[in-house]
Amino acid sequence: MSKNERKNKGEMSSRQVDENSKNRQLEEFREDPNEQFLTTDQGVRVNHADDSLKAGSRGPTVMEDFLFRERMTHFDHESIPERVVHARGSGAHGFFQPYDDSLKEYTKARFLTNPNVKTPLFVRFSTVVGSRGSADTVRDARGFAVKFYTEEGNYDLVGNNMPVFFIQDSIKFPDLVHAIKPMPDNEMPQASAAHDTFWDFASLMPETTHMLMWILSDRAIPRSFRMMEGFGVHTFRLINAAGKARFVKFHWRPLLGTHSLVWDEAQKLAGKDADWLRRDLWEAIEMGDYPEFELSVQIVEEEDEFKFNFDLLDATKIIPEELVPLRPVGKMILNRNPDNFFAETEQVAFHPGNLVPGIDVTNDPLLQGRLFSYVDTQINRFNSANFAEVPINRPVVPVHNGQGAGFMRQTINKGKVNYWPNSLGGGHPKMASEEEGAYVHHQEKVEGLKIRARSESFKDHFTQATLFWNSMTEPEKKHIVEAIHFELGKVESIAVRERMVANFHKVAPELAQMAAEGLGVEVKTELQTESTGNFETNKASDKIKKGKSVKESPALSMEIGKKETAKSRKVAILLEDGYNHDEVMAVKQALKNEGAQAKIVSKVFKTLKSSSGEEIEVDKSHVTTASIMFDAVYIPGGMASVEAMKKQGDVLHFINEAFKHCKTVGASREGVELLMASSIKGVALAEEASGEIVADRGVVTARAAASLDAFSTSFIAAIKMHRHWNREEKIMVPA
Ligand code: HDE
Repeated sequence: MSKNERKNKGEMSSRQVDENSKNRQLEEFREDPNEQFLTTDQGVRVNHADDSLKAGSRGPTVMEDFLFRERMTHFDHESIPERVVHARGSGAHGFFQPYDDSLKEYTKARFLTNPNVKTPLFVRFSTVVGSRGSADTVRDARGFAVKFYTEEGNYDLVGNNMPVFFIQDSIKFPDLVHAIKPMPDNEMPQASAAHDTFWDFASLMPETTHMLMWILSDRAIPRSFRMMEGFGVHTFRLINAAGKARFVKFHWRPLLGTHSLVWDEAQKLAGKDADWLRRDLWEAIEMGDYPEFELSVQIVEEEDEFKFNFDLLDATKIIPEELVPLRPVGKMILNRNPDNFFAETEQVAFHPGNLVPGIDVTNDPLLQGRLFSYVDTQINRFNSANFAEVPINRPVVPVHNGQGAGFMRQTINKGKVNYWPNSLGGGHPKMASEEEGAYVHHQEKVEGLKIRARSESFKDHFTQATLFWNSMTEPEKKHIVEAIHFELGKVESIAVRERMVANFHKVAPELAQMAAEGLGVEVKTELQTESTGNFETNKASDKIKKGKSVKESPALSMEIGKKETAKSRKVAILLEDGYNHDEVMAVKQALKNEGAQAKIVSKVFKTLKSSSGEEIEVDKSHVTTASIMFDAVYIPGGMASVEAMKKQGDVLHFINEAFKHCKTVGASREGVELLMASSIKGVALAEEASGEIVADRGVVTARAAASLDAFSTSFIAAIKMHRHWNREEKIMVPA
């Protein structure tokens, strides 16, 4: 074996990574502030940092004050441009591990096929439209970007929580973002599509219609980053060791199930806890409730490319799961919060072109444009081409790229050779062969006219929007209509409202009708896509492509696919002095056994005394919390506690609001009296002296004669349903 062969072999084996390799790599950059002296940037110890150096204690500050200058100059430069989209995000470290090696048949990517390797990764979840300081719970798509630090280099899967996108060609991205961002004259509204410019653009661009259905659905207001799906959106390619390519779509599915907020709740949370999703992710990881997501793929053979009634290269289309099933690959676990928001979550730089051998792109015109935009935007954010050297962005394998200059270069390259080919450096760094792990682009025959045009196969803008609508349950449809009433109700231009309603008519006449009813406009079908300044490209074609399709896709409904678990759900126990201790402890323990969390909520922070003398600490006072921060509420007995709460508007509002948001409400013994004093309506409650547990549309009640265990079981079963949409009377509840 020659010296160089040995060197290369050594390097290949040093490419082995494990779950902790990124953590170890970051270790050398982490600074522990404990027991250290304050120093200047140059490491000189400081003895006084509260006063600037002055000519006399009441005199002017002197130029010589290097400590003042250093601290102020650094502060003045302590921000970088926020991301032009996805500015607000939350990050977490974790790892990915495949279940087995069965994907080897389809890809040579080792991190997807070696079940013995836990590949470290960093995830950043985000909203799209709002600025860095905007609220988490706004109606928007959510970014779902994963950087895998693989043994073959970094791979980024930069996806969203919705499987389609607004536009088909990335050249429209600046227009889309200009339209959806706050208006250019007054910078309003923040983090919201509900304004004239967005809906003007959307109504003139019928290709947005499918994505609009997702944006108007509950998917746009996730309950938690831990409870939303992720999608690669585009069709990518998997390439196996023999060089055979197949089309692939990537899916992430949360093990806790996919769940959402309700719109009223989302709006209130934006004020009461603008960090709702960020806090939820952070706290779950701190408590060891590690978020888990399953990675799945949909694989399509190249020869089947044209067999569907849509074009695989069109990012406004899904491949229905009923046509191509999901194939589970492995699991991602997020198990560590970042140490420093700026250094990690803000500085992480994703790029859909960060690919490893075995994964390649397709000619999707939306993806092609992204391949340019991400690096370009990082250079704007970092003001440097060396952003890949920032610790969070560094691969865990050696980098030898011959690029040794530019702002903020970190690596100190040795020697005289930074070019290739060379003989002075012994021919190093040299090219690798495919067998040695080189990335080799998939060969694809491409022929055609150089032409600025949209393929005819992209012009069916409504069939899949209709598929989405048809696949929703009744409550989900109702939420979409309510979202339209809100979004378009904020639009002042009647012409824009009418044009949008006309587009909805193409999705489903009943949708247009229901939308129009709340907006004070008529359904004018002749307006369909006939808009001012609309070029041929944007028009929908009436010719629907022939091919495989489905009329309904149950997989699109969150309600149908909901996962019945109480794990990590938050339950408020409303108490005052004189509560019944046995009831609280029994229900609390039962919730704990299911992985749910119970918090004691009372008027003020104090130690409460039970009717039999036991004590319990209050976790949250009514001023610091609200029903919107819980998934369910429980009112135990104890006459004095219940009587005191009957007189508190905050408590009654808490119960009314939880009921209105279709959450599980439980009450035992005298607690039932409190429900009777609230405004909840139309549900059956347990009768006094009855031993029955009554569970009616998520309101679970039991009187003194009933068993507490049976009550807990029934209460938890209701919590597992997440929401009880069938409460018609909620409309009468003031909350
Ligand atoms: Fe992005 N997108 N995008 N995007 N995108 C950015 O890159 C862009 C698109 C997505 O947490 C930017 O670093 C274009 C689809 C995520 O740091 C920018 C187009 C999908 C994130 C950019 C799209 C995404 C971004 C802004 C149309 C789902 C946040 C800051 C062709 C598959 C990543 C940055 C993070 C961020 C461009 C459309 C996902 C400007 C041109 C489709 C999750 O480069």
